[in-house]
Amino acid sequence: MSFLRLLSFRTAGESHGKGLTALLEGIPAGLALEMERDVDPELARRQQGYGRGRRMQIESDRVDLLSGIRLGETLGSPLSMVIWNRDWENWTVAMSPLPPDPEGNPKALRAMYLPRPGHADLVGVLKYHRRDTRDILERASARETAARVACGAVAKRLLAEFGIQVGSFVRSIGAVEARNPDPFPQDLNRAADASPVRTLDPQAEAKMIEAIDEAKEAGDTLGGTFDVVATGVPVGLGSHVAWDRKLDGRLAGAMMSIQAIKGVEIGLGFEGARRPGSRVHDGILRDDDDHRTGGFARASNGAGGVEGGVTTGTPVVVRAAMKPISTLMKNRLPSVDLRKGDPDEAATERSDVCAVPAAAVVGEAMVALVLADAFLEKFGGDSVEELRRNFDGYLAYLTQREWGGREVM
Ligand code: EPS
Repeated sequence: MSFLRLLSFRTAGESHGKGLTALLEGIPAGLALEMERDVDPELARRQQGYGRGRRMQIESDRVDLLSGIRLGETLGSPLSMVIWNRDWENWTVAMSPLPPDPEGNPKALRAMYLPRPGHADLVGVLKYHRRDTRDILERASARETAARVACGAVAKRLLAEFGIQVGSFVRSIGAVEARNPDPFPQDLNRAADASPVRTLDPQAEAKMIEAIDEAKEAGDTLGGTFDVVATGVPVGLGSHVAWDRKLDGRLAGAMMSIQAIKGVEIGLGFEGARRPGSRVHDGILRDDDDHRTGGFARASNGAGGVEGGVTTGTPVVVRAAMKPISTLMKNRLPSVDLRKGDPDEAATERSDVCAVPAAAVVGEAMVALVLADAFLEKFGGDSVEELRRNFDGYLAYLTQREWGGREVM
């Protein structure tokens, strides 16, 4: 089961294991792609953000490419990418694949028996018949998202070839809401990346930083919301004809699969449910110059670029809500010791206070993968050249569509 139809990707790796692996298949041949130029900078963006923990100072994520590219261009074969964990050298005993040394110090195994509410700790040990929650939390950790971002960066490179850009910004952190500029800046990521909390509102930025400092002081954590925006997307990706081809469903599923995401909206989302239809739907106007929309403009973009499960040609806007990270340093929540069943407080681990700015970068990756998949579905192509021929042919058809002609009645 996947939200992707033609592309496929898998990730593997534990947070403190040797590294993360990503296997991406379905990228056409002939795409100019370099890890250092196209992928590593995206990994660096994911490591940023005010409120991250000490782990991000240890790591300096970059891809070690094993396959799929020759002489700067993709081969159409699977891309295999490894991100080595620098922190592994501190975990070789606790994360060793070998049975533990019976003479060794049991503390060195870093077992954790006090499941944290909100994390996968408890459900994982029950489902997988484990006792040490480390057997679960290592894989459940959002460190896995580094591998997703590597795959998403390749998808972004493919989309950029066809004039499609994917960016994001943070809307809120805790109770602090940003006021967002209208229209958005031309280069969304350049503007958002300039802020340590990736917001477009300088006043909210200061309040967000203050809120993160307060949460840190209190040993607490903060969630928030972010938007992912894709521009240049042509009309016609996705389909209305079958439930699992509808693009909004695919986008929402992919976004919801990100660690700690608890809500997803497209366009106006839940706000649309409060308004009458006349203040939700986007009036249809003519714009003969915009070929990607088929020569139509929209008076607004409440639909977030998707109608009937199909892109309209206006920006695709996907919003997500991230819950606060579940490792609390103080005010620890009730838990139960899995060894004896006694009531206790949840475990603490090194963690982040707030990771919403990083989650937005992960959101970009997931949206890019879904859009690249839908693009390949519409335009096919084993090579970038073939994809381009089909795409150009479609744009020519949209441009040349004539008014008038025979009506049904
Ligand atoms: C993360 C790495 C992890 C966490 C975080 C995400 O590193 P460590 O556990 O060594 O501090 O900082 O994961 C979580 C917050 C979590 O609850 O799993 C990363 O690379 O993004």
